[in-house]
Amino acid sequence: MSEDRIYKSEDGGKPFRFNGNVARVFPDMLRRSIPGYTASIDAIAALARRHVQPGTRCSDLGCSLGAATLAMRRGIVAADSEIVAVDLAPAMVSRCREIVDDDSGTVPVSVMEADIRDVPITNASMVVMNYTLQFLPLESREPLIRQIREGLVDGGILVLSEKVAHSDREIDELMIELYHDFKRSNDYSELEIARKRTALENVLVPETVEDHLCRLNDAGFSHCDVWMKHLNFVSVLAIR
Ligand code: GEK
Repeated sequence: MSEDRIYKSEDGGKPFRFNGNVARVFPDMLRRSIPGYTASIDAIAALARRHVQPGTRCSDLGCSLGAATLAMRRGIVAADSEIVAVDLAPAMVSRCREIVDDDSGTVPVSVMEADIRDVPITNASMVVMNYTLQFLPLESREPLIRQIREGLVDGGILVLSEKVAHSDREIDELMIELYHDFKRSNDYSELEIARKRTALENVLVPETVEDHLCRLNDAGFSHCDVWMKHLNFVSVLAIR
């Protein structure tokens, strides 16, 4: 696995982009930068086993290299289901296609290069947005969540994982400090941490857990709650 040393050389002056350099080191980047990432992937496989219904579709929105797609593929036991994986970044999509082709799973997977806001969701029993909504402009988030709710069949599930902010300022600052400790313990230097933080400003815009749950409830999901929180990263389940 190639090591993420992007912000050793880049100074963070340019906004973060999902380009070829990022795609090359991506698995290492996520493992060292997202507390709870591996647990989110494991849970997606377990939820796919329970929730994917025969003859329905699963969507992985913002699939990157397809880790959540392959987790669903591993977990699915329902017959005649398929997975649609979508990402906007060409470097991610081409590498994701290679990874999916090398995988021995049998559930059909199509990988699309598209904006997740333009891809209709229909007949879905599972939709995953694993750390993707945070990159969308705030005004796009509510319509997309509504579109997902409408595209899910009854009992269908959305897994939404996000970096979050906290409304209590002191807690928010503490979480950010603890998160930087997590990155230090994963061998990122002070300079790398500071440069990446600058590059992500206005690119990754976190909201609070309350904002997310409120939006999901308003969109008409019947049940929703946090199933995992690790520092300032959460994963939420919402059931239609
Ligand atoms: C994982 N889910 O490994 N349309 C499509 N894709 C988008 C859009 C958009 N509008 N905006 C951002 N992306 C993955 C990890 S990474 C999370 C997801 C991270 C894509 C973007 O190109 C990138 O591949 C992905 O969302 C976010 O479980 O890097 O922190």
